[in-house]
Amino acid sequence: MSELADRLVSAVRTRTALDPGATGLTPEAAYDVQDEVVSALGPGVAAIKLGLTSKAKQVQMSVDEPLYGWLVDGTEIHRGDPLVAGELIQPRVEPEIAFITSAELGGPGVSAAHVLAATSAVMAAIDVLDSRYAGYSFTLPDVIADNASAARFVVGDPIDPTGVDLRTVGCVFSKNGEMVATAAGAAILGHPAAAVAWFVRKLAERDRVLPAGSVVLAGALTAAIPVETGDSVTVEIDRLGTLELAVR
Ligand code: 0L1
Ligand code: MG
Repeated sequence: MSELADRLVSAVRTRTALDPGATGLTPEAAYDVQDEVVSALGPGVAAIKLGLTSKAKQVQMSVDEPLYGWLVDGTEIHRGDPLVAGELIQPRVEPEIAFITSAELGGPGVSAAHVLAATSAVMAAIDVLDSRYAGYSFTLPDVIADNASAARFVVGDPIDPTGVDLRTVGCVFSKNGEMVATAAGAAILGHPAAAVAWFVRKLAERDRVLPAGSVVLAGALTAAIPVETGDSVTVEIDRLGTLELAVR
């Protein structure tokens, strides 16, 4: 395993942040490190997460292109269960829309229309981030290597997407009963399915495909917010329902 992968895996296991400092990797080399991190932490994968797919997130993290990561087995929080803050270093949460695919998707020509045709359900979701770099201070390759800050996730009931315009669904994101942000689905690369299509095209660059039955979190609708023990967050997405997550 490369030294950086080893340090990132150990940061996850010991819940200790690494000092920030640009790794100097190219994005391609950073995905190689990510593969090593995921093999060590998984290797099974429960879901895929896309990140930095909204302008809000790109501005928040000072980067200008999306990325992807893998939510390994054991990272799913089942509905009604809490997020245990002490298991993580510096958790943040954000509202997302997740897809369940019904057919394999692959190749450099995949579009949002192809993704929608291969989608059996969509769900409200909460992505729980945990950067292994102190203070979420990183470059794009650094955070790619850190598996897109993947930590935990929770999804709502699967909804048939037929007749749901994911561009215009509204989201209300609240913390401790106070609304903190609102957004429409179009905040995610113009259409959440466009983000999934971006991911499939990115996978094709590494000669990979997205298998049928995959769960993909399409990226945040709003900026992420920090949480700590005692907090509770609520994500309400038009047509997709409401998800709550308590932090203990
Ligand atoms: O889910 C995400 O948008 C992850 C992107 C990585 C940056 C971050 O940790 O916020
Ligand atoms: Mg996210």
